[in-house]
Amino acid sequence: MIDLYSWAAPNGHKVQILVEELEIPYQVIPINITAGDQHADSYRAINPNGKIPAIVDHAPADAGPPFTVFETGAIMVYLAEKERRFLPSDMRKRSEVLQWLFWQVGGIGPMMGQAQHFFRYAPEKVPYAITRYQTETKRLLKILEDRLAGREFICDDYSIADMASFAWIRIHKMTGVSLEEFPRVLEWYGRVRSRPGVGRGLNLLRDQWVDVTKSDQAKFNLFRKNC
Ligand SMILES: N[C@@H](CCC(=O)N[C@@H](CS)C(=O)NCC(=O)O)C(=O)O
Repeated sequence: MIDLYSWAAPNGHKVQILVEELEIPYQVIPINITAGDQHADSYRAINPNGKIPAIVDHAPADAGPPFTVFETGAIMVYLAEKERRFLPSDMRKRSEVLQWLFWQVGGIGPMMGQAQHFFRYAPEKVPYAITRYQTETKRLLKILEDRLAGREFICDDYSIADMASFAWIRIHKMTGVSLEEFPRVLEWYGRVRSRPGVGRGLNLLRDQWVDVTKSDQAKFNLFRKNC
């Protein structure tokens, strides 16, 4: 059994989609990041970075004590390796999936996160910051557009790289960036979105979603608490 500490947000969705695609036993434990649950000492003991998601595996492969994993890239590799799905074992294919997974973790995730922040949440409109992160988001979408030429999925077979990028590209409207200029990305997006496991992953915790733009308390817990 996996304990999945999560919230309805792109990084949470990445792992929510994966556990649903894997159809493994898990329970989701909501960490309400708009209420500040991520800052509690009890949660920091699980994720020292104070962000969602994190997992605790109560049946790790070495049959040892429960094992905790934080950081979405590490969680996705851990679960995919354990279940031997969505991450090929062939050296070259595996490396390609990892390259695109880390491209998401270090690139499109943080850039879209900042684009969303300055476009949607920042108390002042800072045109330089909005343009900077939207431009970088578009540059990364063009990289994905080119990669998808002749491919249904990022590394041919559907993998954790697709799940990870999908969860972030899903929020494109909240960054003020349209997918219309990226027709292959748009088609790929539809292919991923239509998978039943993806639908189920997105539905977890959906009823608890909070519109951060409408809550000063949420903005404080997300953006000010650590200042
Ligand atoms: N690098 C981390 C990022 C996790 C992350 O930023 N999670 C966001 C939700 S999408 C969060 O917990 N935000 C709460 C906060 O910043 O206080 C990962 O990939 O796991």
